[in-house]
Amino acid sequence: MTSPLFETTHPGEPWPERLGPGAVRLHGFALTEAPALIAEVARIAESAPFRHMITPSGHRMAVAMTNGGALGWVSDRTGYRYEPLDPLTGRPWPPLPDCFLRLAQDAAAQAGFAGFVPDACLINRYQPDARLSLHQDRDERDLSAPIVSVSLGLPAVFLWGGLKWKDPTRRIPLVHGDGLVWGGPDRLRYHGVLPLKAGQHALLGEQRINLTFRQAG
Ligand code: MD3
Ligand code: FE
Repeated sequence: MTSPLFETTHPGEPWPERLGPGAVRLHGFALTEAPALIAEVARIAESAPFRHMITPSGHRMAVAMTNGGALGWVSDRTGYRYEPLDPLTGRPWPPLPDCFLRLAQDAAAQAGFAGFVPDACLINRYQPDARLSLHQDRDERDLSAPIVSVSLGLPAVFLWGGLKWKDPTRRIPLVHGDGLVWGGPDRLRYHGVLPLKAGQHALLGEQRINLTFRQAG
């Protein structure tokens, strides 16, 4: 069988776009699951509320975050790391809902990364003007595992850089339902998100939610 990337697509169906040797965007990938994903995000945020973390340099992040899964990404004055307990509540992070896990594994498989088993889902909430500055994701133990992301709500412009901070960046518009998979030689690229433009989304109102699934431990 040929790679799923080369199967034909049909009207209204998700379609894959290769962005790099290890990076694929799955247009419309999570569209039908979106309402269920949004309901699960709300449930997670009831027990692990969104909060603005503090960076090691003392800045309050513009993006509000929470986590699901055995491990959650946290930042404070002492650094970035994955933690099994939510420092805000002292309790474990809420478990990954089945629909999250299935979606992440399906996306990874479609991009050629079979056997992806995420143990962490970082949930980012952008309100108007919130941005994420250029960074690398390198706090995960095994950098050979990909990262899968799902965009929900308002559109945003993603900045896709190179392996050095100063490398030129490409602007990639991300819309509701898009899936992204990053692995292999693209795993350590610098990336960020431009300030969110105000707007109204039918399911999420004035916000964008991004899920990133990671094999962190
Ligand atoms: C490219 N989130 O949570 S997701 C993050 O839209 C993060 O909230 C952004 O960057 C967001 O760390 C972008 C897409 C993404 C995630 C990880 C990557 C792109 C990536 C790792 C390497 C290269
Ligand atoms: Fe990132």
